[in-house]
Amino acid sequence: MTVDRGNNGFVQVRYGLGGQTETIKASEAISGGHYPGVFETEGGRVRWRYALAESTAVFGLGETVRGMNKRGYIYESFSTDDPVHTPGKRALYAAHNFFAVVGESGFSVYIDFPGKVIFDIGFENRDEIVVEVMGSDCDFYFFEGRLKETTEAFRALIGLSYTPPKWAFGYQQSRWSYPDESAVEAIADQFEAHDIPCDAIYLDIDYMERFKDFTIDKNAFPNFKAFVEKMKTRGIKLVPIIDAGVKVESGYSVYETGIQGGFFCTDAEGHPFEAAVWPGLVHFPDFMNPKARQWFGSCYHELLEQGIEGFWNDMNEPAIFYTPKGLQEAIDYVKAQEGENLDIYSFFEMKDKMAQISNAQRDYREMMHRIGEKKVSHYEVHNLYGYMMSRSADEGFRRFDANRRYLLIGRSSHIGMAKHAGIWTGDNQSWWEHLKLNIQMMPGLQMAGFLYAGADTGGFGDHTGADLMIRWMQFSLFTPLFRNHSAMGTRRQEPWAFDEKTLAVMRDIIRLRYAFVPYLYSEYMKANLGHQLLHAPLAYEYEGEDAVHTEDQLLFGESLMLAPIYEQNAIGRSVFVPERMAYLKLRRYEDLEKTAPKILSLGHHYTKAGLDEIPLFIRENHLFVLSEPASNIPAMTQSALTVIGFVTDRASYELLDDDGYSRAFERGGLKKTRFAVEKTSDGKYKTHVDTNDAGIGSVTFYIIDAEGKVSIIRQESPLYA
Ligand code: MIG
Repeated sequence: MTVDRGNNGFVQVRYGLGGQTETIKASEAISGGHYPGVFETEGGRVRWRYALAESTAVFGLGETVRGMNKRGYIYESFSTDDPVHTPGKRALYAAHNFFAVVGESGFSVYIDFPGKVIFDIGFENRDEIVVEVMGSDCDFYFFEGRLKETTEAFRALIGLSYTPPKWAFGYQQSRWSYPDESAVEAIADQFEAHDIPCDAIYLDIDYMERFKDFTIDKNAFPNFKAFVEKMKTRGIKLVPIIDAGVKVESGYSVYETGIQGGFFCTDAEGHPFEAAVWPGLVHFPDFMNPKARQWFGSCYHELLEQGIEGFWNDMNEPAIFYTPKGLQEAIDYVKAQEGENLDIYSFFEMKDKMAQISNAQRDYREMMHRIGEKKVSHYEVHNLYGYMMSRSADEGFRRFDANRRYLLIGRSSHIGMAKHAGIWTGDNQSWWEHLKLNIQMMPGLQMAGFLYAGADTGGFGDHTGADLMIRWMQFSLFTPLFRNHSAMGTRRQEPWAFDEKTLAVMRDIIRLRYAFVPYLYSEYMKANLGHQLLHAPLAYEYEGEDAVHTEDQLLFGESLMLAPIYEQNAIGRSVFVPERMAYLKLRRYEDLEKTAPKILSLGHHYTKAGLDEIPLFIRENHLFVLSEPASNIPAMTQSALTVIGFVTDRASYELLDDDGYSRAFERGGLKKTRFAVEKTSDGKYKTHVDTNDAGIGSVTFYIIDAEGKVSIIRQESPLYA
């Protein structure tokens, strides 16, 4: 074991050869670093223990079940395709090995390890964290300080996060499936007919020819390129799904080139590893092999050439329905039971034998990667698979066009992938509990670097109710990825699938989303470039027991707080207000000026918000910016902006923007507009706008004072810098 101190303050504890993710380049090490807790090694595993004080909270662990404060349960990093995210599930699709301890001494921990890690956060022993790494080739990083500082230091270490093109901040419509041209066009027609903005329609597995990656079903889409173009002229981008498994079929070019190149994972004998997913038998690309990554990444080019600008990478835990060997064994077992008088134990054993053929750890152990000259069992590096698939796609995009941003979301993820792609949180259900889970998960995902994230709005599995749909949309309106997606066989979730009243409310919410894009995009850029959280627990900014233990409210960028309603039939909720704030109930963009704000003092409140009202809290002496909605992101202009603020003294806000598609923002290519409001001695307000953005037009200030009184000030043109 070696202990190093990195040059930006973190302490790194290394076992073995160091991690394998390549995401972290340990900075210049100096000796003598201190770290909290104690290490133990046993049977090739590394264990770290830390004693928790009663009041200490633990945030992070990204995509996991349960609350924002992870204390009281046990979680696992072992990516799994499990669509039933009930509170007992220890692992979901991702492995986000980062958490922050918020107590008398604050620090964060990152564990760089590609295999299974178990996080007991006060489960076996209420007052202890025990992290167990199922191997010894791992690195622990410790960052000392408050929640905000340590998450920032960690994010600075892993580097900038993925940024999608601006259109990906628009509303996106998905369903498993819109299988052909006429289905897709019908959806676009409805958006137009109902005057609802939309930027993207997703293509689920049925667009392919028999589930073969990078193919198009010619019957469903006779001229795909022309169709993609046609939809784009209507303001809609198509986003096809790509699955991890490549169908075994001679003559199919992806299969053939994969075989020729030796790009697939193998079994112990060196034959391509066989498993079954959608298309029946598949091989899995060996994404650990750089040449295989390059090959698969280039396969996306064919679709890029046809005008596609975004993808979602699915089934990359990787999900395995069965392997021929596993299936055969289960069949043999079942056959052997024929004619037996099965009692409860033998009956359940037989059922389990069948159930256990999917995602079997034994199969993961038998599947092999080539890493350099070595053969490594997939089990050892399991949590990197989805990451490396999305990395392969991203690197492929960069070879296609080095300066253009494409939309990419993946299902399975790992820290380090955050620089290549965003994520959706997989197959949730249309349950109120999953709306709450979505709210509580956001900060943890962002700590792990996944700023571009969101859940299947409305819920993927099970049937959604209109009220759940509305409340969920009211939250997703504030998440970077705002996608309505649902499973085959469930109630349809497009806005017009509901009653007229619900449709109208959904339209208003989606239009408000577009109004929020300037603030959302600007805060996204700041969160990315400054390594901040876009959605943060209250403990990020405020001290004290009440703030630290608030489980269901989020700070949203620098100016706003969210307290979403996530309970059926609720007409309001309890809110902890951590400093004086202005409370607004948003209904429609058009009614903004009619919204009567209420000033809430520090403390606990009950605030009401009917089903068509969105609770929003503005921090004192803060501003945010809205623009007029349009039918899609490219159609939006900044010619009439609205600045809303709660100002008792003075406030300013810097709005960032860019061209929306290039990588120039990474090198400072940003447009900046500064809005300032100052209260003068006569109780009036002085406003100021200066900008280097020629697109900025008139600005209407809507300023709330300490009594909740609103002043409206129009400024026709800004100062151009
Ligand atoms: O096991 O492609 O998470 O979004 O609609 C189902 C069909 C496979 C899982 C994805 C989901 C997608 C579905 N896929």
